[in-house]
Amino acid sequence: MTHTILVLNGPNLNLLGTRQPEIYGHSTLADVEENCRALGAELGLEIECRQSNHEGVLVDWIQEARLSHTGIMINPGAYSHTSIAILDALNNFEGPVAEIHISDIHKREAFRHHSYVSHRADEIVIGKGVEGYSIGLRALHARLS
Ligand code: CA2
Repeated sequence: MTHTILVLNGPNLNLLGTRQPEIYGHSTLADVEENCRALGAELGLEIECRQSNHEGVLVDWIQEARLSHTGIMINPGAYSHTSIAILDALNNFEGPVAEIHISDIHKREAFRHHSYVSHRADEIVIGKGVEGYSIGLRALHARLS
């Protein structure tokens, strides 16, 4: 059985590589997504990457993934710290969920220290830069194998 992983990036992550490189590095979102696809091919996973700046769109995609994907890797961006709606949607997804944060949210402003998504995530990768996406993908692969 081929496992299909939905890789979701939330608000402002489309700006990766264009500003604040001291926090988020120099890779663009296209680089990150390409790396995920390459690693997915190596691991035998089918990868689908999407990004949205809109909470409801992310909720819709998570709901739809119940029928089409076996795992979700998500960097919810700032919605991590505010969105019970995204948490509720993930709670209705049966497969493993990996939460990724490029920066170390625990070493930043206090309002970034709590993540609602962490209440559901099976794997949490924080502060490893964009390498965190590879770590998260490998962790999902291990859980699905
Ligand atoms: O560290 C992470 O991955 C975050 O999820 C990134 C979010 C932030 O709100 C979270 O607290 C932590 C923000 C993403 C914004 O990304 C940008 C990248 C380059 C330029 C501007 C924004």
